[in-house]
Amino acid sequence: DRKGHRLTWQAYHKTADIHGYLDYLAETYPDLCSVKTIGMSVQGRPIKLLKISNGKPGNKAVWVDGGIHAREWITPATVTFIINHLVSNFENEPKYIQDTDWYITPVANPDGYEFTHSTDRLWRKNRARAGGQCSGTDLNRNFGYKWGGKGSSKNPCTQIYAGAGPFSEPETAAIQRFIKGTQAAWKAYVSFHSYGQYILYPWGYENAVPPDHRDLEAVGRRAAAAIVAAGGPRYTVGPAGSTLYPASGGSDDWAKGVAGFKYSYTIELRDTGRYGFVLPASYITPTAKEALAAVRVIVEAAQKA
Ligand code: ING
Ligand code: ZN
Repeated sequence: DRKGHRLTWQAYHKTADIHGYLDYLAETYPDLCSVKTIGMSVQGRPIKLLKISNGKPGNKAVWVDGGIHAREWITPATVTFIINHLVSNFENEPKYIQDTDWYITPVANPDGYEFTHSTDRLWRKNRARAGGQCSGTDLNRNFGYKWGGKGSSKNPCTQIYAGAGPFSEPETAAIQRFIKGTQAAWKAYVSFHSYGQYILYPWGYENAVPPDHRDLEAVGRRAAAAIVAAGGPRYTVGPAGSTLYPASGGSDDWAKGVAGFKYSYTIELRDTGRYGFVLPASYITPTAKEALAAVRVIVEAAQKA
């Protein structure tokens, strides 16, 4: 259409429209944006990443993803809202936003996400032929730090099937390969999930915290305060394993435990259960605005890390 892409923030969109929007940005703002396909899903869909960067050599690097879990539709919508805001307002953004290299993957699990549009709205996992009659590996149990421990399962028929081994799935392997293979000053990792309104930090694999947990807690609390200041609701802050439940093989544990990101968070967006995963599209804008407020706080802290 007129704008050269099909995305809005009044409705949920399928992967092709989201990826078309990333391509549009790279074409329209070639000095600021670039797109890369970091891998292919089980069923052969691209996993696309948008890099937003002013190209300065000393920049800190931040990773943001959405859509690791297929049914959590608010997360790709929130991530593309954040992209749109950053790109449209880049010149007016503060230095800590401009001097950041943003690596953003809105749909980390495109097969699962498409399956929730076509067949089963509440599908969570990817679409791997997992074993026996059952499909799907839980991508947030498939990362390679303390893989296969508490809160994950060896049974392919469960929702928390960890896969055949760490990074057995092409979707998680793509993220690992990209992050490990990219020379960048990685400082912050933000993975969006839903629902529950939590700002979670490692560890998820057990009831324990990393040595610098006070920094993670303090920045998490500042992010939650920024959400309230932006007009949003309360988000609960804490270590994933004790605040929610123990879960091994999560992306944020790997980012902190292996990849060396100091500030690693899983943010569980709205709501607290009224609509759950089936959050009406009218909630995209308010939810994404508060998420952006939280990301700003984390990225500002990352600049000083
Ligand atoms: N929740 C996360 C899950 O993967 C989580 C919670 C996050 C656990 C980080 C451990 C580490 O189960 C949702 N809603 O997916
Ligand atoms: Zn999730």
